[in-house]
Amino acid sequence: MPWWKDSVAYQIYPRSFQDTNGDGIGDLPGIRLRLPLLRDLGIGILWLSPVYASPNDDNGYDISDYRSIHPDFGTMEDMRALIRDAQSMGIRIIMDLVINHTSDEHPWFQASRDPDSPYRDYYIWKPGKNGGPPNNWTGFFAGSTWDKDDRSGTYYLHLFSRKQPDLNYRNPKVLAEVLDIMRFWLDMGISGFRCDVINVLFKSSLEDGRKKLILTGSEHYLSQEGTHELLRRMRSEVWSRYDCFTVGETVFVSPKQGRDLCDPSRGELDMIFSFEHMETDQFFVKWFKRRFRPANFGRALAAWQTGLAWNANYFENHDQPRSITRFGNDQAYHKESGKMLALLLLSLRGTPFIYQGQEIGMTNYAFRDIREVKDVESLRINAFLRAKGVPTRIRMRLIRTAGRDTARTPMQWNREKNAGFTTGNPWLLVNPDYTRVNYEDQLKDPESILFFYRSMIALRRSNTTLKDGSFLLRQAGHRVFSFDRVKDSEKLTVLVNFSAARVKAMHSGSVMISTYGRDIYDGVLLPYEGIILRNEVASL
Ligand code: ISL
Ligand code: CA
Repeated sequence: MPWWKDSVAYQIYPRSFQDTNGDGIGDLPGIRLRLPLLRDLGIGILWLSPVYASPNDDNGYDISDYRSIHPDFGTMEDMRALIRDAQSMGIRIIMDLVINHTSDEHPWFQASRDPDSPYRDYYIWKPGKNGGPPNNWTGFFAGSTWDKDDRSGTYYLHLFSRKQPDLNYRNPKVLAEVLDIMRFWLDMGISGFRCDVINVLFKSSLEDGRKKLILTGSEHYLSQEGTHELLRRMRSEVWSRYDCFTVGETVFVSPKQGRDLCDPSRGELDMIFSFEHMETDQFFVKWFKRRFRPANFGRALAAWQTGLAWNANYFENHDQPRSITRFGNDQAYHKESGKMLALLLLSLRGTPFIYQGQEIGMTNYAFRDIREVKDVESLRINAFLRAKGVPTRIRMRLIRTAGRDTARTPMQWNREKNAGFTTGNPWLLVNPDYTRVNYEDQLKDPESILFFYRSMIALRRSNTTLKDGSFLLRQAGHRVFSFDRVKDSEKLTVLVNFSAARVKAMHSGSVMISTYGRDIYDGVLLPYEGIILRNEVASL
């Protein structure tokens, strides 16, 4: 199997990982410093959230120069050194590729503001209609997707913030630029890309959309044939010529669409991040939280496990609240539920992605005041709801449970000031629970969540059934989720308990690993327990 199926991946959000120069912002030397810990964890792939030059309207997802490193993070020399060091530890680096949009401060957009510039058609410009925007589309961060530029009095399209204008993929020059950027980084020694919102690149039309609570107009740009064509060109002209892989972040896709996007015979992506399982505790949109229901979660996971030959698995990233707070119990069963989520993630079929801090069970910080919040999405939603008269108490509650800063608080390394993240003032506050949840304490404790991640990763790397076995759903219940992984004559039954109750779940087999460290299973799962049972079966 190719290395990108055989490895465990780790996502770093560089701003919040490790600061080395006291400016309160994580940096590339900080990542280098911590590489040995990632090697010891068993990581083979490192995904870096954007480290390119950017005015940071959306923390680097608004790029102003694709070929340079943001000075906050270091220099190109630091980047080369990181790639080299990682390589020497058997770790390959993939970069975040944000190509649906650039920053409005990118020289292309600056030039594009002039209607006579050869760069005009790099972006999507349209005159207004009836004194308003050209159509009724609404964007990912609330409000219209159009803003008028004073320079020409014309509107430009932005699906995200107004500082993130969308590129125009009807212009062949845009694709040519993007292919060049990809070659630049692959030639430097990186091993692939995490492709940001990759299924929205091509806009089939700019007509009004059907009115919807969110993303009015999205039927004109979600997973269009034009996007599939672009992906095929990227693969045939660039990706297929390097030893690399791609994982696409794809919004609002069904398993069927997901299958098309990473079907090897079509030659597009290698795997995708889908969202269905992450939306099971939401009512329609993430800002309307509802209770976490393990049965819905399990059913969504199973649908994607069986729907695709191979996929990327994750429970956390820089856009999502912490999984232990969402799907586990971050207080009374912190250790138990943290380990259970580790066991589940690492026994699914597909490439597992761990987000920084997940391996020590970092929790959501309960933001108290809007001044503590930095994320553009939360700030825009807050302003939008305030204008509609929604009271502060409710707005803060939404941000606390669904906001993206919940998982962006700095990495908790030790019990020292600022959790060892920085000697200066951290750009985003450190979760005060760092005296309870931190890396150094867990390194000293063989019973810790961190040690359990190490064992689970080692087990997965040494067991072909966990890596390559087929997936068969057993039960997606209100408390218990269970499935089999089968290869040749080995059958592994994975059982996880999403509750604080002891739950009967009759299964036999020898215990391969349990989050409680026991070696006999008596048919009862302990609170938040995860366990894998092994059986020999007649070979098919
Ligand atoms: O995070 C979300 C909702 O809270 C998603 O809708 C998110 O905006 C979407 O998944 C796209 O995310 C990616 O592109 C964005 C960037 O802000 C995110 O950080 C990135 O992961 C725009 O580049
Ligand atoms: Ca720094």
